[in-house]
Amino acid sequence: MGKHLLVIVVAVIAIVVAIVALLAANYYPAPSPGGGAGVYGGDEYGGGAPQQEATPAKSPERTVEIRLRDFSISPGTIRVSRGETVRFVVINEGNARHNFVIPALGVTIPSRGLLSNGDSAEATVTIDLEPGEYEVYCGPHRDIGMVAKLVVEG
Ligand SMILES: [Cu+2]
Repeated sequence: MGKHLLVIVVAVIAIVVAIVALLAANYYPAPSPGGGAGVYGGDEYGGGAPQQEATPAKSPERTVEIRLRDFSISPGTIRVSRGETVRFVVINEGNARHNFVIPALGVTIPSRGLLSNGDSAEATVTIDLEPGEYEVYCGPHRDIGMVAKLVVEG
């Protein structure tokens, strides 16, 4: 009996040490690389816009919902106004894993990884673009036509 108790005590101590180590690792995160402002050309799989999290979030003027399906983006035409601040809420209603990329703004939602079925992610961005049409897409499925149009009105 005493030996069993000792084993349990050792196991509990090991678990506590592991938890403390994990917490410490999270508490002192590795310094993030400096937020270079450019669009990372050709980066379709997330990580396209690490600076978006560092940007002080303005309060959005409105919310735009983007629905990702297999393999389309709804709405196919997204209308925004130049200079406005928009909260994009991206919902994956498909079975494949998707994301939503606005290359003209250097924004990828989610900023890392892809959304699974039923998952959603959001980002608040200022439409700092000239009036015109800009392509937006799902990184993994752009080539099979999972694209939409961002129309910036002046
Ligand atoms: Cu996709």
